[in-house]
Amino acid sequence: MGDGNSAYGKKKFKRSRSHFADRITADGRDGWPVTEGRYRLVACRACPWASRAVISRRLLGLEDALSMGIVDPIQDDRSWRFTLDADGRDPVLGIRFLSEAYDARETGYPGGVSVPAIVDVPSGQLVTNDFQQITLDLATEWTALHREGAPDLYPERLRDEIDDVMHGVYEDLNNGVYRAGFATNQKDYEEACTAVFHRLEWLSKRLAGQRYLVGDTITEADIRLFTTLVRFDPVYHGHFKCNRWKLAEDPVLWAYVRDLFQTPGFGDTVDFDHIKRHYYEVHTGINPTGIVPLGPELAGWLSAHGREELGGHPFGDGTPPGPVRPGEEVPASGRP
Ligand SMILES: N[C@@H](CCC(=O)N[C@@H](CS)C(=O)NCC(=O)O)C(=O)O
Repeated sequence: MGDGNSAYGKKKFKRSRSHFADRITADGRDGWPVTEGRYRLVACRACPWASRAVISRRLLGLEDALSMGIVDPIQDDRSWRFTLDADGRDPVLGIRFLSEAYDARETGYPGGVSVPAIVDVPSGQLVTNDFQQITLDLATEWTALHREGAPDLYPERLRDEIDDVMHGVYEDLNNGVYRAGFATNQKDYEEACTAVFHRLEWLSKRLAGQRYLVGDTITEADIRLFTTLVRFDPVYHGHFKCNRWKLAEDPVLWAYVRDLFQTPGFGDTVDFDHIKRHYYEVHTGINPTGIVPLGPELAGWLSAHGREELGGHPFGDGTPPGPVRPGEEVPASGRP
């Protein structure tokens, strides 16, 4: 399991490894060749790991190539469900629970059901739930189906640096907030929370003089940082007790995350309503009343950030993605 209530008990929070790690590649070496229209991405807009894939798909213009289903932000005891769709069924896969795709792949699979997941539409089988690999493959293996003007999100010459930055950000921040939030003793909490804020300080210094994390264009590293930062004040600050300061109190990081939020492909995928309801309602172990806080105010997300002055080209030699595909818009309830 990922971050469901069963993921923490008396022990240290430990994120489970993705069980299904087949890769969809240009040469199809795992039996899953990149093919237009064959696969469906199943995501939850509340989930930071799934949201990476939602953003990459949009930036790369893969909407026609890889369709997308969005699950209800609230799981029940059968995990992720398609209750946002008519009749509670995913219109393409015809299933009510994501677990049905896991079962189709492996009978009696004893592990947890997690998003993001990519499902093979013809067979209804799950192909992968490997959240660390999915976006890298969208960027590097699906190139034949990228839109014209798609950015290179994982440029070869910068891979070592991107990997290095992403590793530290994952340990201390992406996953660090979960370690803080699900800690069951003071020491584990303090260690995790301290690492979160050290990493934020490091990031703030790095981003004071450069618009993006690595190089002068948006890369995979920015996507992975964004999906954590956008959740910071709405959930990690309160719900996960990462509350030494709010992101909005750090001028550099607050401007950085608003810059990305306002870049097509980022903010237009974010549903603050799903985010808040998922964390506060689902994790009853740490929020037993399930009350969802009213704040923070969201209007600030659209205010000027001034980061253009740092130079850089968001899409390199490419162009921004076009409008959100009809039917995939975030409802007004989740937008600033
Ligand atoms: N596949 C990984 C990472 C992805 C992940 O944690 N996704 C979360 C949502 S943010 C999830 O689906 N967790 C399963 C659950 O909470 O039931 C895992 O299972 O830990």
